[in-house]
Amino acid sequence: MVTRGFVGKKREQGPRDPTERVPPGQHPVNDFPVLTAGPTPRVATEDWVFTLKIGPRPVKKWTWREFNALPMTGVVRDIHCVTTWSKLDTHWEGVMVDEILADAGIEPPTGFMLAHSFDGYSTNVPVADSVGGKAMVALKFGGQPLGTDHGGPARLLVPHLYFWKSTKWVNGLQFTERDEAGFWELRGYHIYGDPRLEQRYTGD
Ligand SMILES: Nc1nc2c(c(=O)[nH]1)N[C@H]1C(S)=C(S)[C@@H](COP(=O)(O)O)O[C@H]1N2
Ligand SMILES: [Mo]
Repeated sequence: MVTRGFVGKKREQGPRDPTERVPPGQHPVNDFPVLTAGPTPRVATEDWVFTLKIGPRPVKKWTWREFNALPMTGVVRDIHCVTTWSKLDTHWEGVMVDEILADAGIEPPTGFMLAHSFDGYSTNVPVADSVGGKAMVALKFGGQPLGTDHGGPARLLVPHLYFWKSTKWVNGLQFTERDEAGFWELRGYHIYGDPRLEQRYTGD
């Protein structure tokens, strides 16, 4: 596993006051709540396929084995659910979106992406919030394979936005011309979802 700057960088900053790092209207929790809109899909790794698309056109597909051969990165991040819980210092390992694009040999062709899931859920994330080490497809949590309830075998992790953006059971990324609303964004949640700005609902 290749661990890039993030873990070390955080340590260099030293311990921060937890009250300062929790965004407005959030409170830290020690457990890890499960929030799922519908039934939990059980995806065997033998059946797992991840597809990168530009609009309707598939650009590249990876099997579980191929995806696990991509460069892995470890990060320690705080996560923030719109239902007001935050979980500090969560450990994840996975493949940065940058590495997925590099393996496909493409530069982002549009400014927006949709992340799709095996359960039909989706979420929109601007490309600027997906590249540059900001987002990954996470395969491990706390050093263990990601549990099914938390999105295993693989989930998107976009920790600087509300946690609904972090699509569980992710099965692909799709570049879109426009910022197309995903599952919760269509149902009254904010199109962008910055926890620091409390962008919880449409228009916040
Ligand atoms: N595919 C899928 N991804 C999803 C959801 C979902 O219902 N389906 N819920 C979202 C919401 S609202 C949150 S807060 C987080 C919860 O992740 P957790 O269950 O691992 O805490 O997943 C997000 N990703
Ligand atoms: Mo959520």
